[in-house]
Amino acid sequence: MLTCLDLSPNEMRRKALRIRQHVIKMISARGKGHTGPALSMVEIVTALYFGVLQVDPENPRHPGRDRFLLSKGHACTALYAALAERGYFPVSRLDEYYRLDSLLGGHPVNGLPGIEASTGSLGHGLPMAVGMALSAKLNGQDHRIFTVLGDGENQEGSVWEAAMAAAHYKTGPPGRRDRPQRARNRRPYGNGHGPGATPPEVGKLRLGRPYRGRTRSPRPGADPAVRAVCIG
Ligand SMILES: Cc1ncc(C[n+]2csc(CCOP(=O)(O)OP(=O)(O)O)c2C)c(N)n1
Ligand SMILES: [Mg+2]
Repeated sequence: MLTCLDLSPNEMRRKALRIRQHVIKMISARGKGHTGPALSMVEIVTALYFGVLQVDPENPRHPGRDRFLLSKGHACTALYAALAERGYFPVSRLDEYYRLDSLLGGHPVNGLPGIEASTGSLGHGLPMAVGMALSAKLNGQDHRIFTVLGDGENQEGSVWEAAMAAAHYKTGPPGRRDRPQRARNRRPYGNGHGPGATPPEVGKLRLGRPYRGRTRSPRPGADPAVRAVCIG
């Protein structure tokens, strides 16, 4: 079943601390990994997996799930730790990090539960996210797609091409009045910040304006637009 958790700020802080501990343990045990890039996004993945994303760790490919793509794949240890803490796989599996034949490699790869795409070659996360948003829009699906990029990565031309494509094809969230009741009732962001509020840790760039269904009629009752959000 798809669920969006709603941890209290204190629980959220404790969860972020555990994720940080996993990151340090994984990298120090293997002597390999990008400590700073992982630690710098711990709050972001904690907010996403424990207060924003609607997912089903027991059915990671649930068609209605929100998607998360880690574009700066070298920060994967924070993502592995968040996925383990959210229940996609046992926390003990984090010991596999950087072992030969393990799916917990130096960059995220397809096959590990919760990983939406292999990433690490910088500049690909946002283009993939925009493609997923367009696909969802054409299929009348209402899930959201989030991606985290590095500031340096934003110099890649493909990032800007994706941003322009998102604006052109209008992959942004629908305006409040355009949203059907089901989407309005869904908590966009939890933790008592109030409907529509954004946790202070999560900066966001909304791409595109509301889609008004001109290119193809969405499925009746579906929220036709998708949020492609870039957090840097
Ligand atoms: C296309 C591509 N070029 C170069 C690299 C090598 N590389 C890995 S991390 C990195 C720096 C990324 O900096 P930034 O995007 O700011 O992320 P941060 O490490 O600061 O989180 C580079 C150049 C890569 N992974 N992909
Ligand atoms: Mg950077």
